Amino acid sequence: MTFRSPRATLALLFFLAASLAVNARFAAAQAAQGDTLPVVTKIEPPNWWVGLTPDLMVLVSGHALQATKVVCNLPDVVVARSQATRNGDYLFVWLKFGPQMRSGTVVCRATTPTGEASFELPVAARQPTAQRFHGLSSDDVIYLIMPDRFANGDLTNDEPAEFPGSHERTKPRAWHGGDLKGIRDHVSYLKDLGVTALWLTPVVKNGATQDYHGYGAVDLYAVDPHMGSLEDYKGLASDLRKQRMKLFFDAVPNHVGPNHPWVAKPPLPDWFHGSAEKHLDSYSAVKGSFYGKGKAAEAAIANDPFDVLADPHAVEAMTRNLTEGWFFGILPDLNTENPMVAKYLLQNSIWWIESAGLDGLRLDTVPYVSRGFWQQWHAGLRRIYPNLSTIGEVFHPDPTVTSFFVGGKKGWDGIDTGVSTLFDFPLFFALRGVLLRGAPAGSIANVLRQDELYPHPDWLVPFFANHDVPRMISEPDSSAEKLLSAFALIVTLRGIPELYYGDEIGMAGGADPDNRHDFSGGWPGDARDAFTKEGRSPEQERIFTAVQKLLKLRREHPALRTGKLFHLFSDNGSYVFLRQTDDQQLLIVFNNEKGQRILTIPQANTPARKAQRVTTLYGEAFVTSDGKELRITAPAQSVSIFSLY
Ligand SMILES: [Ca+2]
Ligand SMILES: [Ca+2]
Repeated sequence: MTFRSPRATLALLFFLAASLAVNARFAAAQAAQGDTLPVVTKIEPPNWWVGLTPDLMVLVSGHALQATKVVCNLPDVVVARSQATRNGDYLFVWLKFGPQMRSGTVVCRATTPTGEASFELPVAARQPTAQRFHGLSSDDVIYLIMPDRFANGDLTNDEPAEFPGSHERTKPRAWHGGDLKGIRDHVSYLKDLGVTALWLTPVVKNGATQDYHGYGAVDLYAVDPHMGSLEDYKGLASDLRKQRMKLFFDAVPNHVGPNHPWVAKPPLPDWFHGSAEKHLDSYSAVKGSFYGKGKAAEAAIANDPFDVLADPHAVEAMTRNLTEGWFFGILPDLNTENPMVAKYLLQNSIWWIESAGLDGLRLDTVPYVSRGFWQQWHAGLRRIYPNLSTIGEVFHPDPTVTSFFVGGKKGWDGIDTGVSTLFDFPLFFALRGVLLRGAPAGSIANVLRQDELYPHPDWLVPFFANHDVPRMISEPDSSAEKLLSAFALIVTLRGIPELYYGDEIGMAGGADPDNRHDFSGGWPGDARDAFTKEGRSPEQERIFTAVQKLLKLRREHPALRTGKLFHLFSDNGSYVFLRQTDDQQLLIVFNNEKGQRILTIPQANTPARKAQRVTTLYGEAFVTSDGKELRITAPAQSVSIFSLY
């Protein structure tokens, strides 16, 4: 998701294509030659590793590259075949690697009817893998950062020379200057808060003055210069590893940005679904009434219309625009069914994972990409990285729809997507509905009862906010107490919670881009530095301390991370549940009412039947037990956590 902004003009596209940097490795003489002589301007991937894959498809860009022969200088690098496309603007070269291959630089020479061109592919030994590629565990807590809006650690990259006019901190859709260095400078803040894994919105190079969000890629093999360099990204990953923290990359195989050079010059006629001139758009062909969903059922935050994709009875006319349409009618939709596109995208993901030693990927807009692609792509990744995790975005409130896209089971189409787990969007919609819009507290239990649809519900990622929805605290009828209830619930319900940057200090903001303000203190000269206790207002400090305490409780209590969840009580106003392991039993009391709630819950025939003592871990509720009944007094709008013995 996350494409809300109007795009720059086609003129900018041509400007960017023309200014594409020529790799310094290529002989200057080549660039100086005339139009008819073969010229190489770029190779993708730019480098590779020994023993990582048995082969590699290299995409060479340039012109007059109609090679009749391609040879490389190392005996253990064999050119299996090559294919020039688009009158020689591109040359695909398939390399096969032998078992004796060593690190070094592969130099390949392409002979064409008009001359010769060469390109280089550095191949390196892999870094030791022991501390890398771990994937998610139930001990993790994910923190989502938009790098442009978190902290500005390097003022020199705020407006790179090739993007004049892109930096203006007062404009909500311009680049604000945040970068990878800024995140590296605040790892200790994140560690101190208690999060263990960072998901950054895309760091790949984007092409428009409003692409601070990162979802408009123009080069899938480069870090955007506003954010720093590839070395900065690798440095961040390394800093995090030293703190036993993890890094997740935001992968977007569905589309590239409108300014990507491929849009004007696709490497293959069917590289995209359609073309800039003629394409489907991704809007639904099916109205809500199709499944009998009336106006009353519509949530305040609209979901994407994925019902039809999970429906075994749907016809292609109902689904094709979703998987092949251009997102928002604007973002060029990659033809992921083409094996060469699929190979390019798989290699690209491997390149990022291997470059930085990543632990996983967040998968953008999962349902908009064909399920067959996900199956193949995951199989390719897992051959190298068996423990790597992927977290899919399926923006829908219905578990029967979201669970269709998770891996570990086959859908009606016989496909297992391989997606490790999903953001728990149904729980997100339930939490917002309960806390903000008067939905029954029992809506939470109603989502949880459908956990059997997932192979691993304990891996789901509960959350109440991300970069695509208004800040919780700024929604109508919200409050700091509601925000804290939301935090307490995502930390105590099953799964691996995700927090959105700034919510831990109660940052305000409405719909995109108002939900993406700069973190106070991230910029030199900011009036307050909310990264420090001294810089936080009393209210910010109250929220921060509560979130920090909740995350500490989660760290200290295995029951909150891996324990089974049992419902004890649920109705319109309250939800009471247990988390327990063999030797630990925790009671969580959520009261959503505007007044105090008194509940008496019989212990017989529940896992709490043996409990006789209660101690408070968090919150202001009061609970006693006589071994027969739990007597609960819960304050208005609150979550409290207890240990039962
Ligand atoms: Ca900067
Ligand atoms: Ca698509």
